Amino acid sequence: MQTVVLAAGEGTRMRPLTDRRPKPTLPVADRTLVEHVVDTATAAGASRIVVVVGYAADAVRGALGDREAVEFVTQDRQRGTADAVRAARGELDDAPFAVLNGDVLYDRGSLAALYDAGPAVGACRVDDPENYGVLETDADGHVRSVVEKPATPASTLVNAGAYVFPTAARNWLDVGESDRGEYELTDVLERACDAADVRAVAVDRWLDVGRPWDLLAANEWKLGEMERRIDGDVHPDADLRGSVVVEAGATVDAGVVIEGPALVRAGASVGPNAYVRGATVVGEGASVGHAVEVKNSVLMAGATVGHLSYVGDSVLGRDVNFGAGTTVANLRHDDAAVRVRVKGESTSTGRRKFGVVCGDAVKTGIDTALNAGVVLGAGARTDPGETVRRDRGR
Ligand code: TTP
Repeated sequence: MQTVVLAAGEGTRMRPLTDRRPKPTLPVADRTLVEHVVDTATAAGASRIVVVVGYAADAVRGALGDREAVEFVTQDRQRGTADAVRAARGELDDAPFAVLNGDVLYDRGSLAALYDAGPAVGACRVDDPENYGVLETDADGHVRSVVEKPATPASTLVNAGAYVFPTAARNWLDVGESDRGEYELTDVLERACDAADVRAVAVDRWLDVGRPWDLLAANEWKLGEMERRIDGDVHPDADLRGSVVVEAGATVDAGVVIEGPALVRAGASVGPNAYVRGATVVGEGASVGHAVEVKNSVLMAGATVGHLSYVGDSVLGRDVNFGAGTTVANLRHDDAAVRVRVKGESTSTGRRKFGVVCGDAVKTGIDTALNAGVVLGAGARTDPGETVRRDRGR
C-alpha cells in the first residue's frame, strides 16, 4: 500500500521543544518520532512512502534519509492536511493510498488491518469524544459521517487520523477552506464516505504526540518494546534491572542502579552512584552525574544533570545543563493533575506526576528548585538557589 506521511507541520503546541527542530524529529526511544511512523507503516505493509515535508524540511529528510522506500515532497505553506496530501498527489500511483500523520504512533497490527480493509479510517473509543472528530457508523461498520468536536457527540468512536482512500480520492483533494482557514483531510473523508463504503477499523493503540507530556508517553510506549541489551562499558558494581539498553560507547559507573525500561545512548555517561528508573532515556552524549536520580524522563543529546540533582517526569532539551542540586517538583500538594501552559493557555497534563519542560541549552544555577509544570524556553537561565514557580524565556 502506497502511504503518504504528513510531516510538514511545526508542532507549535510542543514548544519550546520545537523551537530549534520540527516535531517529527523529536526523540522517541532509539529513533525519531517520524522514523517510528515510517518503520511501523513499513512493517504493516507500506510498499512506498511519500513523506510530505515543509517546516524545517531538511531536518526531517535527514532523519529518514537512509530508508529506501521513502520519497519526499514539499508543501510550501502549511495550509492543512488535505493541502499536504495534494502536494504528494503527483507522486501517487494509480491505486488506493493510505495517509498517516507523521506525529501519531500506531501499533503495527492495527495498521496492517487498516491496509487490508480497503477504504477505511482508523477508529478508537475514547471517554471525551467532544475533543475529536466523531465517527457515526451504520450497523455494518461503515462510516456515515464525521463531525469535528461536536458539543453532543453521536458516539464515543473517534477518528484516529489514519486513512486508506480509494484511487478516485486523488481527485477529491481540492476541498474548500474550513472555518479555521485550512484545507482539511476530514472533508476528503466525508466525500469518500458519500461515494464509497468506508470501514471504521478499530485501532488497538495510538498516541497523538502533540504536547510535551505526550513525548513522555511516547517514550514509555517505545521503551517498553525494547529488549535488554548491554553493549556499553558497565562497571561490575552497577546494577541494571529489567529491560535496560546501554548502547556501545556509553558508560555506566560504579554504584549506579538502573531500573528498566531505560535506554542509555551512545556517548552518554551515568554515575557514579546514580539512580535511573521508570522509562528514562539518557540521550547521546548526555551525562547523569554523581548521586543524581532521574525518573521517567527524557534527556536529549548532550544534556547534563550535575551531582545531587533530582529530575522526575520531565523533558530536557539538547545541551540543557542542570547545576548541582537542581531539584524538580513533580507532584502538587493537592494531588491534582499538573498543569502546563500550551500556546498561552493553562492545560491539564492529565498526569498526577509531571515535572518540567526545558528547551535546548537551558542552564540552572546550583540548588535551583523548579516547580511542577514549569516550562523554561530555549537558552533560559536561573540563579543559584532560585525557586522557579513560573515559566521563563518563552
Ligand atoms: P497538526 O497536529 O494539526 O499540526 P502540527 O503538527 O504542526 O502541530 P501544532 O498544532 O502543535 O502546531 O497536524 C497534524 C499532522 O499533519 C502533523 O503530522 C503535521 C501534518 N501537517 C502537514 O503536513 N501540513 C499541514 O499543513 C498541517 C496543518 C499539518
